[in-house]
Amino acid sequence: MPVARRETCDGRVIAHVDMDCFYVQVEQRKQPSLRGLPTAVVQYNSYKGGGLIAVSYEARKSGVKRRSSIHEYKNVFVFSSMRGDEAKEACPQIQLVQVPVARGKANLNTYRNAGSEVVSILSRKGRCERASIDEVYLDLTDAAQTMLMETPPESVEHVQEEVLKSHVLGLQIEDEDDAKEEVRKWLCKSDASYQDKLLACGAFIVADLRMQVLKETEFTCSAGVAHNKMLAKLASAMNKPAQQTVVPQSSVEGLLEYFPIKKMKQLGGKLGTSLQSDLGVNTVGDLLQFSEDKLQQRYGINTGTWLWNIARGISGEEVEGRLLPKSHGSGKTFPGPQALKTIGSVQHWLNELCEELSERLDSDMDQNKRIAHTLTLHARAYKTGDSDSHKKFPSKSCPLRYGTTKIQEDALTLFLAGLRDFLSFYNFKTHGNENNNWGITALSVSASKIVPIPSGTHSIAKYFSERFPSGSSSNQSVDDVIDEVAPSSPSAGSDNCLGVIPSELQLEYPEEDTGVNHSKACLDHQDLLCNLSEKVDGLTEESSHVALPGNEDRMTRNEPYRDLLSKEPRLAFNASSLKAVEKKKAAGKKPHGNSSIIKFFNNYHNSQSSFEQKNVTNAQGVKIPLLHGSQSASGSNLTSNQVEMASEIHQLEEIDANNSGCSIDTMPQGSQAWSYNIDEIDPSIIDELPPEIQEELRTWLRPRKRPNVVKRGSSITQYFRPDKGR
Ligand code: DCP
Repeated sequence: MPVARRETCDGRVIAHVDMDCFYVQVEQRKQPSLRGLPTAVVQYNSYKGGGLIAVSYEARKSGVKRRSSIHEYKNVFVFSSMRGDEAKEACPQIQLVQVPVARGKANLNTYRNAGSEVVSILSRKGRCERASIDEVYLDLTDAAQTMLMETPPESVEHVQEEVLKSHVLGLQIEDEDDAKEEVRKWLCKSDASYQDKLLACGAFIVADLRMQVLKETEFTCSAGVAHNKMLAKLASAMNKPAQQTVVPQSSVEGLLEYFPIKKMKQLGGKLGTSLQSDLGVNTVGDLLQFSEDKLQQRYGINTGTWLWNIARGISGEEVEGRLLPKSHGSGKTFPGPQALKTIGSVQHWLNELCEELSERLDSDMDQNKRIAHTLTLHARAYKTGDSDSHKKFPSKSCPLRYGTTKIQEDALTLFLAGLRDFLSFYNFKTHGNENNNWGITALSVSASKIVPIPSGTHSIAKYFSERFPSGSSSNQSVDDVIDEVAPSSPSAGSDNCLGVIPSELQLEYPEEDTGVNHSKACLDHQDLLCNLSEKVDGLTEESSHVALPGNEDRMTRNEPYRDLLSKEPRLAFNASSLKAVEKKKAAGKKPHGNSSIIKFFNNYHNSQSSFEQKNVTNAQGVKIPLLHGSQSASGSNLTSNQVEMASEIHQLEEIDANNSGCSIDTMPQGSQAWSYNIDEIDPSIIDELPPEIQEELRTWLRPRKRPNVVKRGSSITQYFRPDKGR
């Protein structure tokens, strides 16, 4: 739920820069013959020509768009992507380019690297926050103040064309032929307010940055310039492509007056719905009629104040200085009939995903001297007969161990722990060949809590030798497996609506209608898994240190484990890990360790030669690696998983009938709306989506806690139990 922050009466100058049809531009740079032609990038699944994920502005003129249709399915709205075949009907000359593929999934490194190039240029002028693969916020306050002091706009003799092409909201322009002259007058007005003068300087700076981006990368972008992030973001989408829009304070009311309330960041979900249905608020302007008191009474103090502020275009949200990603993720969806129904198939894909993740982690460590601490597994599953089942697969996390094999092992262990919980929700008890009708429709692994490796006297090797003291077993697996609390919305902790799945997202899975056929092998796996799961309590719900195992012999004395291992040798290490976790309470603190770290470093250094690397350095001295060559090259550092998301969520789209997820329309007006299907959301990469849709996705993806599961010592009521302390 939204939380009111310290609000400044803004003398800040904030820009939001958004690339134009980004993937298309990247592909057109690769193939210059495509420039100027109607072009679209399609997902790698070629069904019906592949779903469109990016569309050039030339193609948009012929009616080609990402989203092709909206229809109602079981009382919810369902959005479908336009397919390549459909695009060809609308625009026969269209050039369709397939997203690059590696490991059976979209490979987004090219887009990541392209985004990094842009960020390295934009960050030259001020604090820079990479909000998604192709979106950046800039705090240009200092640069604008400096310009105002040293070379104020009115002193500029020749104002660049790009600056004059700015759109200034609220500026009356009678004759379009005079537009540039009117804009020049506004920008260079000597008796303008201090705030407007700062914005005018911002317009000069942003235009200059955009021209630099074009010159150095060949990409065009659009921008909004305003006193805060919220307004800058709304403005950047208003005039595209290759344009910029300035929001003077005096035009804020006019901008927001008719702006649909549900399109506002954080209001796309239940809070926005409540405003509509309970207060009759349909536009941001409608909110103005309510006093702060009234809004606080209805929605709580924080949210009430936050609403009162946004009605007036007030937002104190800071631009975070963040050029490097907060996490790395690799995910894949398996919609419709592609759902994974055996442990073996899950393991296969986890291995692929972990390999990619591991490469990106290695690259991050090499280039940025950063290491990640936490490995998290997200999955989405269905269980026949429960239309809500897709919300119930719990995310799991554990300390991250470097090295592809270890990450693969740990990810599988996390998956098994999650599956155990998922199935136990249904009081699942398997005996014999009972068919449990589960399927996995999305898998992802992510690495988070990324921190710099301590510098100074500590060498990397020393750091690792301390973090992973020698002597621990090389076949150790997961130290701690914990339920991953789904990323909370910015509103967490407040008192209202978000956190509940928006009704428009509550879809049933088509697979449940079609039934599931399990192979014999699959049944064996499930049977064994169930047996295993019954033996492994304590894997979930609590984060505590566990003893590490490495003693398969002890494990195989246990009947269920022996069964499991004999039938599924691939799971041996996982059974070991799970068994170890079972022992955790008895064992108390575990020894940390990773005896293979030296080996890892050897492998790591060897692996670096497989691709060519090129770095760019930004004004803040941050080295931004660009990777070229082999697709096995790890992802870039400035990446945003938005790209990842963007393609992942579109890949593997299956037959429409099986793809009847729904989408959320959260983009501001003037921009092609995002659309995605429930079946296609990769939770690990939400961080890199455009922020306005992160909120809703997070609330939707948050696993529901089982009512009968209580985290010991975790609740305040527990703490204040009457017998406490007696
Ligand atoms: N993307 C995707 N799937 C989506 C939305 C986006 O794969 N549903 C990818 C392709 C886009 C990139 O992310 O090029 C950036 O998304 P934007 O929403 O910013 O859209 P574009 O940059 O393509 O177009 P616009 O000029 O309208 O911003």
